[in-house]
Amino acid sequence: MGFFDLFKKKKVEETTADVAPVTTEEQQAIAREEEQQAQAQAEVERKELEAGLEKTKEGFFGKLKRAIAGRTTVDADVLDDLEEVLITSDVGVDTTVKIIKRIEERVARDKYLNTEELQHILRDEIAQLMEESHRSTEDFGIEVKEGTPFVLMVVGVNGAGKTTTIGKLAAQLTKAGRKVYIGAADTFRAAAIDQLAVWAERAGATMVRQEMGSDPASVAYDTLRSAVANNADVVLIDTAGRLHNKVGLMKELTKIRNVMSKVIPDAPHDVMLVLDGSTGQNAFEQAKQFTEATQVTSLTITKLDGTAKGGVVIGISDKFHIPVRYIGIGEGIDQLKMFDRKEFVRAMFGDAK
Ligand SMILES: Nc1nc2c(ncn2[C@@H]2O[C@H](COP(=O)(O)OP(=O)(O)OP(=O)(O)O)[C@@H](O)[C@H]2O)c(=O)[nH]1
Ligand SMILES: [Mg+2]
Repeated sequence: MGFFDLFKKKKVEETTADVAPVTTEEQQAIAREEEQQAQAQAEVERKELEAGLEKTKEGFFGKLKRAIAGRTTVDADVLDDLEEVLITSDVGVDTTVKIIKRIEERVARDKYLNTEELQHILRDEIAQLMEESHRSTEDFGIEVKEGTPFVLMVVGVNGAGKTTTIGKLAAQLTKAGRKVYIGAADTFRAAAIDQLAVWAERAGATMVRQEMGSDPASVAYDTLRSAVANNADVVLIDTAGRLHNKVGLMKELTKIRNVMSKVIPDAPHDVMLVLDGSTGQNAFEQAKQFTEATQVTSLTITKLDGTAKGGVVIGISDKFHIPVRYIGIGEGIDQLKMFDRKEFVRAMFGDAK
């Protein structure tokens, strides 16, 4: 069930509380309508995801089709070509080797494995490599806690899409009926604060800010204090993307974390690294740097529209054992999607059954 349905359900409950009780038939009609709407919404989501991943699909699936064209059984040549397809789709060497090894094992067991079956196996293996990321689709996948705000700190290099992702996320959460506070802890550029303010307004969220150049940890502290005082449900903390050097980055992020835990002892509840998927192998390098500098608990991979390098999602998720929470498939406010590994693989393989 998507968040739209939940929101709708809450509304139905509210409006029916103090009016005449509805009949069983009416209830059934409501349930049917809700189910139809949920299905229609799921179909829209699927189409949007497919459109956003079109280039990756064309690249990956196109290469795969060419590699297996005219061949019936999976032999050493097919596996060699498959290896090349995975590497050139930015899956990364380590993950590619892992996938090929698993398929070799299947071939050893079933010598006449055909190329159609290969696609099924490949889908399964790829989906299994990635971590499951959402326990529920409620609140756009954020595990809102009753009584204390859920604190999500967003990190990543310049231009990765942190501010945009926070804006999109805030919009989904307010739509789901949640009270959202945003901390402008990227105090490096005045434009960064203004950009975040525009997103906060569009999303209907409250932004806490200080002057440009002020201490990011102090902004984070103020934001949490204010969020607690006003019973906010979710706090999103934007940070600066300068990857000056690892020690500097580590110090800054540690300071922000420590200060936040003074207000809410177990905050931040999630540290989300935002990576620009269109940078391909560079995104692997950034993931390495950030995971060494701080404890990263989730990932968002942006700009998957307009790039054929979507394979990075598979390799990064596998290599760093960190779940992908969201993917960005456009600049629009609703172009952030909850990551679902099965849907992702499905979009990558197109309609192949
Ligand atoms: N096509 C596309 N563009 C995106 C996506 N996410 C972000 N962008 C664009 O990427 C650019 C940089 O995004 P920001 O959100 O400003 O990046 P940032 O990480 O906050 O950057 P700094 O504040 O400089 O550290 C903007 O032009 C965004 O519109 C996406 O999923 N798809
Ligand atoms: Mg920014």
